[in-house]
Amino acid sequence: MAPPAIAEAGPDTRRVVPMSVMKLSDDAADLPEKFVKSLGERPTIAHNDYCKEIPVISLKGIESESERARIVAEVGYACAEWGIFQIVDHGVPAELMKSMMENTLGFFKLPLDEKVKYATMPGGFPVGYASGSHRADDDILDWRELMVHRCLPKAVRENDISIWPEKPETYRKTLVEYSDTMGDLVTSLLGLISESLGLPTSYIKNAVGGDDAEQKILFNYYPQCPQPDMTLGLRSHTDYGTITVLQQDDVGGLQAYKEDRDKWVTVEPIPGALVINLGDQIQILSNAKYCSVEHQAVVNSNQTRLSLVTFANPSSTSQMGPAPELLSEENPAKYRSYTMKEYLPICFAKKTKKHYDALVI
Ligand SMILES: O=C(O)CCC(=O)C(=O)O
Ligand SMILES: [Fe+2]
Repeated sequence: MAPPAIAEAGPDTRRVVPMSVMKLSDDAADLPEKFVKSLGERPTIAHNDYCKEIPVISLKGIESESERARIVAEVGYACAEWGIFQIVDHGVPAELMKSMMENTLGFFKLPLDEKVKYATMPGGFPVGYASGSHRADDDILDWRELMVHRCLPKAVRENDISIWPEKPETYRKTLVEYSDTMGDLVTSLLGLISESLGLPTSYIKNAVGGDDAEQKILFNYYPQCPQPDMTLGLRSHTDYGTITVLQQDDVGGLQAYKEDRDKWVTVEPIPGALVINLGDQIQILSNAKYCSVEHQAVVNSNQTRLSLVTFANPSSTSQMGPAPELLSEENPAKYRSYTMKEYLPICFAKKTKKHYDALVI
């Protein structure tokens, strides 16, 4: 498959990295004006005030029929009640997780001149390094540096790999292995989610384009912040894709909005665990039985934080919408059908945080 044209869906994404948040963190005594969030957006819960109720699901025994039934039931509950959960015993090698963290940290620690070589292309698809935001049209910035890669389908990765960082030396090799491993994990999770909806195991994987489905991997580096109460590392949003797998270090800062309690909750870092959150496509496919959870990252004044984020997205041509098998007279479609080519411009237009509202019937 030919890689998609680079400019297919992006707004003007190049902020020519006019400043580095890491450098500001070293130099600034006060939070610079352009990071000050409006009162309603500021954090209300601390980065380390953990919610113990967010489900933690062990995938141990996934191959055995009885254990799989338990896992599917737990996944179904977590998707319906939380839209976010953690998994342990997931089979991703600890060594690979550690190595990806070290390589990512190694990249962010490079001098700015070196990182800027990999900055997002002008007007192009949001891939590459950015600081504060990868959008040129943002008035208020986030307290983070980031690096985005297109990793699947493989043809896209092979096309892009020459623009991935050459330092640290093991960066590219590790990211290829990480991408493949996360790809397999996503397939397995989509199987569990399909079954939890009463659909065949391969249903969602097929619906999002099978092997043509897209994967982006994003690394977030959140420097220490002089006034963490007045800003965010990453503004509140939902992920537009299918599901997201997030690996974080032990600092804490990921928060999800629990709508029925009107409350932000902080996800506890558990060594070796991966955080799974549902994206817009699962909410729509499930006809709102499951929720695409709103989430954000808060920062703190003592420690830097890293997160490695794998987005599983449908292929651009997949016909998306509520699964017909789930619909009935009592449960009519809440959303119209569409392709991702249509959906992405809705997301990038930033008219609403809940992009799927644009598809409500
Ligand atoms: O860093 C985090 O904990 C959140 C990252 C995230 O939500 C994202 O990159 O979409
Ligand atoms: Fe996210």
